[in-house]
Amino acid sequence: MLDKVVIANRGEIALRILRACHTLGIKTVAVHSTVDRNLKHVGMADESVCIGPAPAAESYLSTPAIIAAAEVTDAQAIHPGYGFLSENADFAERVEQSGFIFIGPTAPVIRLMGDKVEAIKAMKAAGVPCVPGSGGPLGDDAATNAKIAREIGYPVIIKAAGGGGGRGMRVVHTEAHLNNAILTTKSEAKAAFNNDQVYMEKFLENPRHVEIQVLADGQGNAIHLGERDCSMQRRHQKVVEEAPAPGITPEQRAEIGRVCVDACIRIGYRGAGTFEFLYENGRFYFIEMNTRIQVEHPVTEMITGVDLVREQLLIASGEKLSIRQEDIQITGHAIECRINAEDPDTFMPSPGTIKRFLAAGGPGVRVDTHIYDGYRIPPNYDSMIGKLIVHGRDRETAIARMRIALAEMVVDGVKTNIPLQQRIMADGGFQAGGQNIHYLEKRIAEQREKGKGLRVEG
Ligand code: MV4
Repeated sequence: MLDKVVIANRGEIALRILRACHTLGIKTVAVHSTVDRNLKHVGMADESVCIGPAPAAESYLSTPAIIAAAEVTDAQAIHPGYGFLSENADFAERVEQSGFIFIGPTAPVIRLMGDKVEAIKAMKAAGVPCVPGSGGPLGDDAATNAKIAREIGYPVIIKAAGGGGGRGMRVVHTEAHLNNAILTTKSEAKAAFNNDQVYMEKFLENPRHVEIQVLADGQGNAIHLGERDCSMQRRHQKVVEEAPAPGITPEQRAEIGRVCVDACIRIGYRGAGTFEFLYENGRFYFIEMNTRIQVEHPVTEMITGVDLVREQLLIASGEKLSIRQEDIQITGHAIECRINAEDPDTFMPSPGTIKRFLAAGGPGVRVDTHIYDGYRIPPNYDSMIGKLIVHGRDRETAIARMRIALAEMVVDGVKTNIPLQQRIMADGGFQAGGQNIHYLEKRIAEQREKGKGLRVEG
């Protein structure tokens, strides 16, 4: 078992990792920037190290500062959390070269999944269903590219191999616009990712975003923990996530889950991972794999009873997976509302001091947050200040619990998106379930025109 872990992150996920470490009797080292001395987990950690000033580039993104913190505290492993360096293959490599354990997949696997062209090739070869597409990088010949697009059928989407998460994409509806779109996406990709490779896929117009959670030990064992529906999003930022995904049958789940598990074993995957799919007309289409713990992991924990961060730590310490696929049972329904310090109507960040925080509680309610009375939210980082997660015997119960919990929770001193979350929970379309990735943005645009909130129904 690991003895001491550096938590190379901040906020709620740093606290979540600390809790998992302490549950396993692992000592913790919090690393933080100068403006983050008062983070809740910093006070709870066995040791803490200030690794630099507020700008993330000089602290949470500084490989030498984080590795130095592991050295001076004599830690064995580094947990990257999400964001920051969590999917940086060079970081993982330097961590391992410095003699520490990177809590995640091997650097080559992170690198493979970071190159979306290579990731799709690997997944296709492993039998994972992918979006019809170019199957490789596009060349410079306009006639050849036009032929590829005609074969796929318009509309198509041009994506950067180095992109992901919504960065570096362009939709093309007709052949007249194809060549320009390819050239523009290429030059943007070169500037943004220093990689001008682009590829082409059929553009799915109204898909849902459904993702499969996996755990693999890198020793030939892998399991899946069902799916999450993350379609309630705005500008590629997830707002509400839930598990299981409405309408997915146990047979569909077992089939796509088995495909993902087989792919994990095939590529030598280790740790927690997420296969992202677009889901349309009853079919799954792989788009990307995330090689980190995700923000929305709690909804999977609630319906499976598995502590995913604990499993990450056990895998990193070299243990074989102790959970078999047949041990995974999905119970009830879970929903997560991300709580952001932002204006609920304009989405402008709202940093500042929390005057009063009252957490929600009761049966099936979980609050993952680092905020407390008097905590000052710095303006330098993401505006997410916590997550409210509920579990119930069915989706209706979960929604009812979420509505009570949102009404109970008090965050004074800064603006939050709690009113937006309340409007979503009261919305008839959300209550029906199974909405696509455009639904929330459409409802928000409607409310803009009317100059008032999402209509409260039901
Ligand atoms: C797509 C797509 C439609 N067709 N690919 C956006 C984020 C990145 N992970 C992939 N994305 C998309 N890829 C094809 N072939 C639509 C999106 C997309 C999207 C996907 C998931 C969640 C939200 C989204 C919002 C806009 C576009």
